[in-house]
Amino acid sequence: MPSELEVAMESLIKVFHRYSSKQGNSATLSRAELKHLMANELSNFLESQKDPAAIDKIMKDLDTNGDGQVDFEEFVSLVVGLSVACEQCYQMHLRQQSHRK
Ligand SMILES: [Ca+2]
Repeated sequence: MPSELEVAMESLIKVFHRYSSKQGNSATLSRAELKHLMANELSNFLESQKDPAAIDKIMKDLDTNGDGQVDFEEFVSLVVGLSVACEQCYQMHLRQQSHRK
């Protein structure tokens, strides 16, 4: 049986490929594929996904090798960045809870 973390890693790969395989190069996300992924999979964490300018900025930030596509390695940096931000909120939440006791 895979562990909780291993399942999470597998999900990351599966979700990436579900969107990357829609059009063009199946190993990378185009701008449209990235937009779909963010709208469907990150709607709770990323409010900015409805703003076209924000999508362009995120795309540009993620595309570190500048080929106009987001590969898995580039995509993972988005997930890591969001996870770090969420973990900071989680810590704040824990601190607030302990103050109330
Ligand atoms: Ca790229």
